Amino acid sequence: MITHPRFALVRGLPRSFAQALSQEKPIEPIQLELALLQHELYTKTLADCVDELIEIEADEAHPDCCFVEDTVIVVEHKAIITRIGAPSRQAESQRVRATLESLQKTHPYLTLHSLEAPAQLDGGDVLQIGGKVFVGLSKRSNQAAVEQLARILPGRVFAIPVTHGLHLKSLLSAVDAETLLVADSPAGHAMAAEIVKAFGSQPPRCLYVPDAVAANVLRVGSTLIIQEGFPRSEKMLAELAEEKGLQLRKLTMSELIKADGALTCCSVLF
Ligand code: CIR
Repeated sequence: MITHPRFALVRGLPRSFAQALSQEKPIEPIQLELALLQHELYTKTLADCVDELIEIEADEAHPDCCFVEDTVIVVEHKAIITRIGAPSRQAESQRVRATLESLQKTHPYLTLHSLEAPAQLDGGDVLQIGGKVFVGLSKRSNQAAVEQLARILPGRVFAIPVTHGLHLKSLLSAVDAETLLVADSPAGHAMAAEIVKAFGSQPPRCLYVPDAVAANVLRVGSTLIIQEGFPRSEKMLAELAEEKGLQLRKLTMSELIKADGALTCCSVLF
């Protein structure tokens, strides 16, 4: 992960968002106007934290298009267009690719790569920490993607089984190269143990939070963005931010959570 990204890529939340995919039908239906507001605040917060915000407009034909994290991963100067696991979402990548091709004109150091069938990968399954790239083997991402990624990023890719939740990062995220935030649940502990093992003698420290969704945070420069509404986890994260000298910003994501979204899902930082 890059703790001080220059760019944040985001994509608008479409008015068709109420039809977004979800593992379980939410108890309360998605409130569209509130979702739009939450996404707007998210975008504004990121704009405050990076040099350049790249904003792609929403695509009404793709209710999940705001979850732009799934379409591309960027590791240093390599941008790798994924092949999203849900067939109904695969075309979301086209506009993201066009945007990155256009960015390449002014930033030629950026190289573009693509995963090809039979690979399937959602960016939500990719965790970057301490120079390593962990790939969740989930309902959405497969071994072929791990193998193709390992050819693009030699020696850096490690597969992690995801037994619970949608994605690897549904239960964990990186605060910095030394700190992994993890849901305090059996699946969270199991995945963290696999990640720690890959580091050998100098593993990151794992901080376990009681609320699974609160384990998904965004570190952007000197800011730590966390989810509002989970008081026990918020207290722990406030202490962590203070210890690291980071500014804490809280965002409510209640309507995006209903479509299995979280903080990392709605941007690509590079
Ligand atoms: C989906 O099921 O694909 C979307 N409703 C949620 C995607 C969340 N993306 C992410 O965590 N990176």
